[in-house]
Amino acid sequence: MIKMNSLDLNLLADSLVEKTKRYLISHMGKTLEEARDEELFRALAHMVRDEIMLNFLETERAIQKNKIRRLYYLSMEYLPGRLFVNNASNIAHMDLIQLAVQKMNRNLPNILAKENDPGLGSGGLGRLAACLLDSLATLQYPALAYGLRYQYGTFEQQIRDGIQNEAPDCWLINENPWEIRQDLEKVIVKYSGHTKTFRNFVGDYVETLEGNEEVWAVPYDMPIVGYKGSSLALRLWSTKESPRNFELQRLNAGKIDEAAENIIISDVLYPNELNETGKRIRLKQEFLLVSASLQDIIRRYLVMHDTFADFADKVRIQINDTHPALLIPELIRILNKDHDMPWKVAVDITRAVTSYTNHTIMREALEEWEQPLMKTLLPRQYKVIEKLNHEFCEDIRKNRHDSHDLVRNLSILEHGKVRMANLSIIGSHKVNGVSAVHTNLLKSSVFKDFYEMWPDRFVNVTNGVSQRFWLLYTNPLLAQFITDRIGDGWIVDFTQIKKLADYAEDSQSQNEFWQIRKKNKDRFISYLKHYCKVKNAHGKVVSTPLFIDHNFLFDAQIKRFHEYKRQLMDALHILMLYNDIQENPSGRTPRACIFAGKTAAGYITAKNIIRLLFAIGRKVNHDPVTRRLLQVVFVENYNVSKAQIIIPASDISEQISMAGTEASGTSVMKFAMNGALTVATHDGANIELSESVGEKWWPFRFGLTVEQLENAKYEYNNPKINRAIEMLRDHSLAANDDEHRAFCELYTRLTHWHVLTDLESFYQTQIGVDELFKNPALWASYAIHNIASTGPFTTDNCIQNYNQRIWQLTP
Ligand code: 26W
Repeated sequence: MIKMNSLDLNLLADSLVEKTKRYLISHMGKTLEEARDEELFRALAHMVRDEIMLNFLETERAIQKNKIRRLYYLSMEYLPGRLFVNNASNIAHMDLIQLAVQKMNRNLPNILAKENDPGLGSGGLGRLAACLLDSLATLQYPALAYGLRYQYGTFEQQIRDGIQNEAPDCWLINENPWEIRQDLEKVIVKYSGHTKTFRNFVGDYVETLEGNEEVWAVPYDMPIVGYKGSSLALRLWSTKESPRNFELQRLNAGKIDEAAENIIISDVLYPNELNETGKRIRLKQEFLLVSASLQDIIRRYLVMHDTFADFADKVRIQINDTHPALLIPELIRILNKDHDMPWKVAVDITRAVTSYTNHTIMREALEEWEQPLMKTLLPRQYKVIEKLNHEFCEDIRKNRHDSHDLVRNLSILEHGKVRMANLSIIGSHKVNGVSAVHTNLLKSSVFKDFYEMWPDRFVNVTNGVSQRFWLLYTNPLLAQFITDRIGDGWIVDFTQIKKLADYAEDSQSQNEFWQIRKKNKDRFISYLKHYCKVKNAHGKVVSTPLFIDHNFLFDAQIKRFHEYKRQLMDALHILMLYNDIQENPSGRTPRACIFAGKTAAGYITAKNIIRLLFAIGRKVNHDPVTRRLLQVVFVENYNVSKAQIIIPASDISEQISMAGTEASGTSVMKFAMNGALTVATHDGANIELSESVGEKWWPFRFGLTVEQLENAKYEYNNPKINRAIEMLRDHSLAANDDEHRAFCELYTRLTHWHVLTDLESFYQTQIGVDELFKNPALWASYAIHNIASTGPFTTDNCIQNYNQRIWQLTP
């Protein structure tokens, strides 16, 4: 951590107190005494921002001046989490802030807790984007990121009687102190209308648009501050504050909603992470991100270049999944029509600058838009897609005799749909999966025909996480433990973490490890006691005392609820444990099973799994026989900040998805970095982490591999399992008919995702967990070896791999 000498620190703290007081009066009309924690938070955030901006502008100027190749990262989702500690620490101002707040006689943790957690994402994809930006900034790569400034982030999860309800997430109710509105750089985005064909300078047929809608996209910049202060911009587009977006004529025609439609385009992050095709606004959102960002990219390029001759060399664009894939037809169109570039050249340049990351093989998550919707909303882009696809299919027909099936499989336009993954692959020079097994699955199944046609186009870049965000700032006690032993080089060079293995067998280190873990558990327990209350249908708190203490084994599964992630299998294991304890409570390891996660509003089965967990908690947590040995905890409204409280307190990380379903998983890396041991299936990044840790220190692997699962099924021959699943329909858990119906629905889903096939070995593995936990010294040595093996799983390494295999930028 960067230090200052005490004398200057004191002086600086005094002037910071003065500056803050002045800001409170001039911007909030409050004296320090009157200011609430929320207002003091915003005032202090502005103080930090002022320090950040100097470097922010310098970086921008430097990149412009040096005409270097630049990366533009486009994503519909970002989950940056709370930024105050990250930003203030990265510019070495945290001690100063601490001293200043002390001088103000205020409580810093209470002030920091007032920061909103920008929920501009729904899960792994959004948080990965945030970790990647942290590494791009820290490694000082010339980059800029684009997204949407949703008025309402991912919904707020309110659970009443075990049922998830979705409430709007008004994260902008108070100003966001980290953003700067750049009104003068607003751009117009066009929708609908009809095309008029004419020829460009080189004779290609190109289209103009008439009778279209025009929407203003206004940019808001958030500086992403890297370690030691280098920064990059996250530019978020908004249609909200642009009154011109109001279609008066439509209003006069009485079409209220259509009139206001263009103002609300950037309003809501679409909650449904899996199949929301057809959502008109979602398509408008994706094109708003693409069109506004492309206009901005080309404006920045033309500041330093008169022709497009260097465009293919100076620009690199990464699309985060298919959501920004419309970038491909839009860039071709702009180069071909607005800059009179021959069609073929426009296509080649677009392909040369674009690369696509795939994050899932789930059929329902592969975006396919209705052709009529895209034809109406984006007529010119649709025409470009038609022409691009026609040439591509013609090409196949010319070179391949057995082209029929191939064309049907690879064509962008098929069955009335626009297949965005096919468009992304055809329009990119590189396509990557996010873990080795996932990329191999893309090559061997989902995109097999594309891979056989263009083997060099497919590369793997396994995910990572930011050790600065998820270890240094999330678990400062453990970070100090590490720095005390191996120095602080690991903060920017995570390969050095492997040196920690030398302390795994050191008893002093093992004891200190446990002291830290216990402190983090106590912090989580006090959080649970203050903020985590079980509420009934009327929102009234019903929960009674919490029987958990820091001697419990903390077993966490925190992630989006989806059947392939198999929270249901974890729930069934708890029922088996409950029955076991009822039979014989002696010699048991007390276990707290911690769950957190949201699910899409329309995903009934996943909602029923959440409901089941609450019903199990209701039964187990208060049962006199089991309550001191087994507790079920559900942390409501899971987000980045909640993960930062749960992960440092966890002994076990559940990564139990069915083999071949989790593209990568990133919480597995966050937990391991914080010293949790992983109960893991052979899936996603679990595999690469287990290889890095080594068989010896990765004892809790279980379940069948993709190949083994092919002809495997549960024979209903395990009495413990049969008894547990019977509880789903024998009314022993349901408090009413509605719950009974929900749990019976889950009974019908037991044959899906091999929940029962892997449950036996899951149960056996958990017995091994209980046994090892009885030997704290040995457990600590396992944990320290696991931490020491997470070196490759930093986004710093990820970015180096992206740069080597795809971008070739110069830091
Ligand atoms: C169209 C709606 C939609 C929105 C988001 C479909 C799919 C998504 C994401 C791709 C879902 C997602 O977050 N995938 C997760 O991405 C992580 C980062 O690469 C991986 O670690 C997870 O395995 C993957 O499920």
